[in-house]
Parts: sequence; structure tokens; C-alpha cells
Amino acid sequence: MNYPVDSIREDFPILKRMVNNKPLVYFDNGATSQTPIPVIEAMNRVYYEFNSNIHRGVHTLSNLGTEAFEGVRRKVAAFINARHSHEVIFTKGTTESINLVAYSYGEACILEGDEVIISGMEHHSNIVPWHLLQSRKGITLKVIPVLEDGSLDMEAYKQLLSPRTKLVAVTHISNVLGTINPVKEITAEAHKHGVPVLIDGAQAIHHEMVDVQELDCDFYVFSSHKMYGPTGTGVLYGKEKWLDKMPPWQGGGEMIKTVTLETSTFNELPFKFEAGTPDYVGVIGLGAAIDYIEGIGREVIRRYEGDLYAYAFDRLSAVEDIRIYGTAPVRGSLVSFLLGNIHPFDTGMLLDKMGIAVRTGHHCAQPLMDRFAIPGTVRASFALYNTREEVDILVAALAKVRQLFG
Ligand code: C6P
Repeated sequence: MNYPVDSIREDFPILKRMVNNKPLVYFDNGATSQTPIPVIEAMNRVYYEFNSNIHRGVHTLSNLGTEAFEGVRRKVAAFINARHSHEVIFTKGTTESINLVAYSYGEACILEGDEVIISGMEHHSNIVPWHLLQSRKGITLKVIPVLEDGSLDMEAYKQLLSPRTKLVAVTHISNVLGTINPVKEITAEAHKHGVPVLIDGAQAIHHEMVDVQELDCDFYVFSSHKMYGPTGTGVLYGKEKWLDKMPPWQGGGEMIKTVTLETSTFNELPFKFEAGTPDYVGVIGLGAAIDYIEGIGREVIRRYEGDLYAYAFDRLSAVEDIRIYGTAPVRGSLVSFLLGNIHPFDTGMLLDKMGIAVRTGHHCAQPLMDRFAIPGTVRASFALYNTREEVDILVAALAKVRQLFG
């Protein structure tokens, strides 16, 4: 495959560093991906050239900042094919986006006794906000079961939908199993009952071609730091018809139209949901990350990563004593496993000694760990700069880990 991985790696200075006297192999992209030079430079440029609070001043610097920030909103809208750029709300990340929906949609559209459906493979960020809503409003949480191969039980899902269902909130790609859920089908099924759907795209936005109009989802959420952008920035996409119904969830500057000492009126979309000074530097970095991804080509990246994933899955499957979690027919982006009886932390620590960064533990998905009756897994998650050679290094290192543990 003609993919310029060597020159791509040059864009990520951190990949050249040594860890424990070994060249870094970075396989913790599911937690945070690395940041290419153009993204770092775009953010530096703000501080060097036009740092100033946005939306507020009439002066040149503020206008430059505002233009750059609003330009990214349009860029994000095009990236996910939102119908309107005001359907893109900037947040701190996936977690804040889901909390915003749980709070605000929960306030406007969910009553005591109503039901929200999630799945058994959700990240805590798509569980706990619903627990909070449960204690505020007395809702019932229904859970789509996870099958042995790590796919969702779609028949059970259909049975869970009821006249009391007010929202379905599911992950696009599992951060533990790598399952790519049939989110379009899940959405279509919910819509038959008039129920809106929130998709957690934290693990999908940089791997899949996300088209929110094609998916027809009502909300789609993701973080910048998993898609080669900076930390502290993320997106809530919401259909206008829902965002219009939802009340603001935080008060402060920017989200108001008028304020007297007695009362306030609120700004229009998207500002209604963006109280206070936003992380405009981070948002501008996110814009540069989108440019970076588009510069290589999303479909090109998808094919390269698909090929790398297939290679990694095959090679890891052949490691003695390995148990891989997540074998659903449609999957990608990461491999989770356990090696013999070795605790995942021990495997992770030894891999780190060999310069390999993987994530270990419950991956903020404790209910899923309970489902498989395991304490955690070791997870290797891939990005556009990883290589087959790095997979080979991991496989060789796992053989050493086995040796060390006898
Ligand atoms: N998962 C992982 O290593 P934030 O922290 O808001 O950027 O993203 C939260 C989140 C929500 N949903 C899914 C599916 C996720 O994978 C994550 C983040 C990281 O798996 C850190 S726990």
C-alpha cells in the first residue's frame, strides 16, 4: 500500500523520543493521540500573532480570533456533514458533551419514569451522566446486552424500546472491544419509535467516515485529543430541532442576549450552550487537526489503519496464551487482550520497560469488565502513524513477558 508513513511520522516529533532507552512505540492512541507539528504551530500562532478574547472586541486581534474560531465551527460542520454550523457546539470533550445532553435534554424532555437506553459496553462518560439524571429525575436506565463476541444484542435492543424510551445513547466504537456498532441501524430502529439517538464518537471520529446526516443521529459527540488535536476541546453535534428545545446548562458570558438584575434572556444557537470564554486556542488547534487529517485523506487513513489492524489482530492472535476480547464481525482500531494469568498491569509495566505504551486496566468501562468477569485488559490502540514493524516489536515483547513470568 502506497502510504507515506515515514513522512507522516516526521510530523510527530514525540515519536522520535526514547522511553527507558528504547525507541517509543506508542499504542495508547485510544486514550490520547499524538499531535502533529502543524497543529502545535497553529496554536502557537495564536499566542504569537493574535491572542485576544473572541466574540467580544471590535479590535483587530479579537476579530481575527473570532474569525478563526468560527471558521473551525464551519470546518467541523463540513467534516461531519452537519446541515448547519450552528448545530456544532464546542465543549471540553466527549464527557462534557454527554453531560450537556444529559442535563439539558434531560431537563427539557425527560420525566420521572421515562427510560434511557445505553449499552453494556459504554465508557463511564456515557453511564454516569445518566445515573445523575436518574437521581435527579427518577428515570430508568435500560441496557443493551453485550454478546460473547463483543457485539450488541440487537434483538434485545429492539425489545427494550418502549413508549417510555426518551433517548438511546450508545458508543460508535467500543474503547475496549473495538466493536464498530451498527449505529445507523440503531438510530433507524429508535426513530421508528420517535426516539432520538446520541452516538459517542470518541473512538470513531478519527477512524470512520462520520456523516451525521447519513447516520441521521440526533447527537454525535467527540474529543479533539483523540483525533490529533489538543486536549480540552471537543464537540457536541445536535440536530437543531433538539438543541432549540433544550435550555442552557451553564450561565455566564456569551450565552446571554440580555441580563437585568432580575432575569436573563438567552442567545441563539450555538452560543446558548457556550457560556464563558471558550478554549479558542484549542478549537483553532482542532481545526488544524482536521486540516491535517483531510490533507492525508480520511479514506486513505481508513484503509491504512484497516490493514494495520488486520495485521495486528492476526499477529497477536498467534501469541501463545493470549485471549483477545472483541471478535465481533465488524471491528477495528484497537486490540484488547490478556496474556495467560498475568495481570494486565504487570504486562503493561513490562511493555513500558521495553518502550511500548499500551493502556491497561478497566478503560473506564467497569460494567464491561464485569460482563466478561475480568479485572481489566491490555489494550493496543492504533493511529495513522503506527506501523507493522511496531506491531512486530509488540509481539516480540509479549513473548518476553511470557518468558519472564515463566
Ligand atoms: N476513553 C480510553 O483510553 P474524554 O475523556 O471526554 O475525552 O473521552 C471520554 C470517552 C468517552 N467515550 C469513549 C468511548 C471513550 O473511549 C472515552 C475516552 C479513553 O479509552 C480514556 S478513559
